[in-house]
Amino acid sequence: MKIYWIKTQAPRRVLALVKHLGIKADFIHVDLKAGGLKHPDYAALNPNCKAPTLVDGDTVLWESSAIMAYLCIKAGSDMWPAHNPMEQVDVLRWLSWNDNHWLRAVGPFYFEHVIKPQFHFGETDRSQLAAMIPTVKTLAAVLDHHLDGKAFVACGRLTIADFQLGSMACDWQQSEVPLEDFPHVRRWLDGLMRIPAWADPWPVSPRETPLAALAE
Ligand SMILES: N[C@@H](CCC(=O)N[C@@H](CS)C(=O)NCC(=O)O)C(=O)O
Repeated sequence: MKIYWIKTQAPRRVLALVKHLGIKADFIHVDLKAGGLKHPDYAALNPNCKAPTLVDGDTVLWESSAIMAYLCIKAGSDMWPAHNPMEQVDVLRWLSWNDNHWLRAVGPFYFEHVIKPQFHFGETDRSQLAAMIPTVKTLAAVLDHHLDGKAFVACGRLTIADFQLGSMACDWQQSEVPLEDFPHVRRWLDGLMRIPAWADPWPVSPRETPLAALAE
């Protein structure tokens, strides 16, 4: 099994899950700055030219939530409740809420404060972020209310929904995401950070892959 990754939050979910479940995989670091995601060999695997991508035999999969579900099925983990339709509904609700609402609100903060400095994409620009604070707070209030008295987002246990929602928000202080007033969200994020694979999901010594070797 191969996982193509860059050091950003969508791959983080997949890398953390692989480590958490003890799945054996080859981790192939794609050089974003060198255009690796747009190389024809990579685009043939993932026409979105985004990371992560999983290749497992004949299975080629993109979208981190789908990859996580696949990995759970493969490892027999109920972090994706493959055998419980009502639990699937619960997880799906939060995966959708993340992709349609939470990610879109929190993502720009993460991009300005983490991605730009990390990849040298220019100066952090706070000017657009101020207008997004009310939306972030409205959504954070929904999540905070839901997490009151709960350790996890869905199914009463750790699921891929926690990894999906937690990824953009885990750097909330560095990203200046206004979560100070949401104690249950902060407690939940702190709890995720006590999971070793979540706290440190990144493969050791990433092997830079020559562009021509991406599809090997
Ligand atoms: N919905 C996709 C998002 C994939 C995505 O946008 N990945 C980002 C990193 S978090 C990426 O590859 N960015 C590089 C680029 O857009 O050039 C998933 O969850 O896998």
